Amino acid sequence: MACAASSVPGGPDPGSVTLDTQVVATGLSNPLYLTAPPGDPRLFVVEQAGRVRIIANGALLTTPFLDITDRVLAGGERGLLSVAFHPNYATNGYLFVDYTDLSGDTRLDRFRVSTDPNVADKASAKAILFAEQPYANHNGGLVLFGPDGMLYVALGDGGSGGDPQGNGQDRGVLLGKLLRVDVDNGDPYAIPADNPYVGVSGARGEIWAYGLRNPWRFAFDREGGMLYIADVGQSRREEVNAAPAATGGLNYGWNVMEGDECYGTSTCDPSGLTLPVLAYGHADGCSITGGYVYRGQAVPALQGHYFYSDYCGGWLRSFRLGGGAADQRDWGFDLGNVLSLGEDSAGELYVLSANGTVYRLVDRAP
Ligand SMILES: [Ca+2]
Ligand SMILES: [Ca+2]
Repeated sequence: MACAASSVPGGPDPGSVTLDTQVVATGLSNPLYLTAPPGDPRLFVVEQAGRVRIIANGALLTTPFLDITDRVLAGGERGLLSVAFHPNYATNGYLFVDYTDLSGDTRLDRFRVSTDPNVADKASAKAILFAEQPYANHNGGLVLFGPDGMLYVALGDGGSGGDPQGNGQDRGVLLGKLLRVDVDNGDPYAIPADNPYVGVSGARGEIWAYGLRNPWRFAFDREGGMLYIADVGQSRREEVNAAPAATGGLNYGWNVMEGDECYGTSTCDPSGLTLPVLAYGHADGCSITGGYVYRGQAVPALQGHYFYSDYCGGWLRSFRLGGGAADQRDWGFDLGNVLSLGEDSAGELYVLSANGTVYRLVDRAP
């Protein structure tokens, strides 16, 4: 399908830029994430049940790269939620997976590739991080290396509704946070000395940012030094945040605020909170699926634009930073229930739908 952009009210004329979606693979089972090791042309797709699949030279390989379905409790918001390849994967072969275990608790484990580059060594498993989950939902689940070489881990508020345990604002717990750990030092990791709450009484040193409800995807812009966090709303507002990646200790507001509104009250005190650069209501969707700042070559005119979607909306939208969320566009697609976006090693973007299809964003041929 090919679609020209329509202008969102307040945005400029999108002009002649057009986008198309190209089917890369079909038949995947709940594809939740797509990534690749640095410089590696293969695509690694996470299936919710507990498999990592490889797409190589345009073909979906039959044998999974990793199959930990026997360790994973999957369904609803649970499952194998992401994989991250170490920046030095080409030499050390390390990959990190985030999943809910058979008890429904969050685990971050490290594996190593085997002598076959298309198969991970399941026996190499090493536990890195554990977080008990009080409820089935809001498990966060993205693990990602930042431009600083640190490993960032997103955890939701633990679940239920309204954050009944108050985890989002509690800096003494890992839930409702973005964590930052050093997996190249310590065992199983070291806490970076420049994390914002190192040495602060009652706070966990792993915390980089807090006040998150269920960050369903965050991303570092490959250029420009910004960190984008999409946080799923309770029942009214979905949000995208953007802040300098080097600034720790930001409070993204949950459960004082839901998106750009006070949560549960008509008034609240937003001082000290980092408010979203963009929010939308449930007339437009139900659960944000955050994406990436485009830095690929297929559609040069869209470099620097952040792309995102929504589980119910099925659309693909974008904006770029510039005095807020500038140049907002709706690309007009209907991609079904969008589970995640993905980015390959060259910076090209992908959309993963619950219909089992992986789409690549390309320029519409003239
Ligand atoms: Ca949970
Ligand atoms: Ca927020």
